[in-house]
Amino acid sequence: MSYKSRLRIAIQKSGRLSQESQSLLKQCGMKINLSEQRLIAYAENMPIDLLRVRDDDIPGLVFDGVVDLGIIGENVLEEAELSRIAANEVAKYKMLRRLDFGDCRLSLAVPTDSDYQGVSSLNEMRIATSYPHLLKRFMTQHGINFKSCLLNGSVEVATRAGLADAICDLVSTGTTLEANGLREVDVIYRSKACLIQRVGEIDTEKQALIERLMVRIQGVTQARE
Ligand code: PRT
Ligand code: ZN
Repeated sequence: MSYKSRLRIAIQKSGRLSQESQSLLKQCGMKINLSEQRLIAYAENMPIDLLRVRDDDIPGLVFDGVVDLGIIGENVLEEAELSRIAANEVAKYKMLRRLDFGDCRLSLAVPTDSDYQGVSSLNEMRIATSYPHLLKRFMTQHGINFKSCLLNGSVEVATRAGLADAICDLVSTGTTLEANGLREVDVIYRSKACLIQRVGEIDTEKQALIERLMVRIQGVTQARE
């Protein structure tokens, strides 16, 4: 197989999805040296290259056909897709499967002592989030107007800092919300990690490799259940 026909998979370099993305691929039989801080890691026993990047870059790499596959949180994937659509840009991909890690929810939260009578309580309020498009879609579906406060970090301190009336952030155990005097009031999106493929032409050998990988992932996932 020539260099060009090596399968390229984008995974998060370091963060909440990286360990499990790597171990999934290793359990699929991929021999890979990930000890070095390199952008690209080459599988020793399969024609596969791993591209290790920020999770936020993965949807775009797949949409643009720069990589063949990506492992990404559905929250980041769907936010990126909505953002491209809003900009009239292309955001095409194939969902291959949801994976069994990376579970979290995108939730609305308000200060613990504030009065909340359902999502209409947030009408005309300012909401801090890193997920403006997912939040907008949810609020539009519920006919609620809100003011946005876009923060790419420290969202949980936004109400205490007087930047917003409520927040919309990822929650897993709820400890972070609690520690910041916040109460989770509505789940707007439930997410898991997923495996996606670029659309468009792909050579037969590569497609066959993807299919073999899918069978192995299925086996690994079943064994873990
Ligand atoms: O550096 P890079 O850009 O690649 O990483 P990142 O910092 O943007 O993302 P990272 O590694 O934090 O998360 C990657 C993905 O993991 C997310 O996009 C989700 O799909 C998934 N995930 C699962 C989570 C969580 N669980 C989670 N708990 N992402 C973030 N959190 C945050 C949460 O927002 C809170 O601030 O973790 C904190 C602790 O959560 P609690 O509720 O357990 O206290
Ligand atoms: Zn990120």
